[in-house]
Amino acid sequence: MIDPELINSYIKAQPFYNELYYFEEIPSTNDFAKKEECGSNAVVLTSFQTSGKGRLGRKWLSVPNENLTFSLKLKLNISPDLNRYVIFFVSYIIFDTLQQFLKKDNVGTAPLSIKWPNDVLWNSSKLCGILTESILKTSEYVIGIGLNVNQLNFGPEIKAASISDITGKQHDLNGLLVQLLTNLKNNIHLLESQNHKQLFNLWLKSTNMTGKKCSFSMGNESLKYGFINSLNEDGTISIETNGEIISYSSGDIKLMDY
Ligand code: BT5
Repeated sequence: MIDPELINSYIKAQPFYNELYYFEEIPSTNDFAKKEECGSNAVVLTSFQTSGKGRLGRKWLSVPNENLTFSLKLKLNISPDLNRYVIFFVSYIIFDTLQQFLKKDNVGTAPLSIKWPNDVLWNSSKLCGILTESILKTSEYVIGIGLNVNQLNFGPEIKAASISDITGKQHDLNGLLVQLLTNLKNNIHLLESQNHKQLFNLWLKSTNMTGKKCSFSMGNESLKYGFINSLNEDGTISIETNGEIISYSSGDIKLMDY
């Protein structure tokens, strides 16, 4: 169970996050964070999202009280044309926090990896999805994070896993949330410094996609098959099909030889 008082006392005790907005139930934490009534550098947290969003109108499904569903509304010192580094940063920090979390739990070798463009996987199942949106008017970013923690059954339609699936135990949502918020705050220099190459390299090292066979659909194109040639610092993915390498900036990839 989320303990909003505990999270609030964490927020109040440090200067990076200004405010906690907690809702027992809300349609979407990202949608709330985008509203004017939500202040800057806020954490928007809920125990149950009734209309959680993925990319391109897709749904994020999460049962009440079992998982982390929250958004950060941040004013970041990064120019809007570099926003691909925001997703590199957030996915890398989540990946790294989960590695540390699992190491403490003696599950040090759990095969976690980052999947382009916005997922953290355990084996080939999705553990975490990230939805980044920008508010142009105020130059703020809304970073929505859905992390499966204790849920064990996701139904047959989605290939999902939770931390409980990895460890065989139930976990305290509050401790993990505080760890994530702390690692994001303590490492913000990776994003805000001019040394983006370092951030990109950390992100790239945490992926496991290059050379893999995949199926992919980009935009309205039909499903195709190919090999992942490279993940690129400009945020694109290059895929080789029929001897031709094409780079894409968005889309869906399924890895086939996991
Ligand atoms: C994402 O989109 O993965 C971004 C998900 C972001 C969710 C957070 S929760 C807090 C914040 N508020 C929101 O309203 N959203 C954010 P995408 O890459 O489009 O993946 C969506 C797809 O993931 C769905 O179509 C399902 O196939 C699958 N999916 C849905 N729920 C899932 C879950 N709990 N675990 C794993 N996969 C899931």
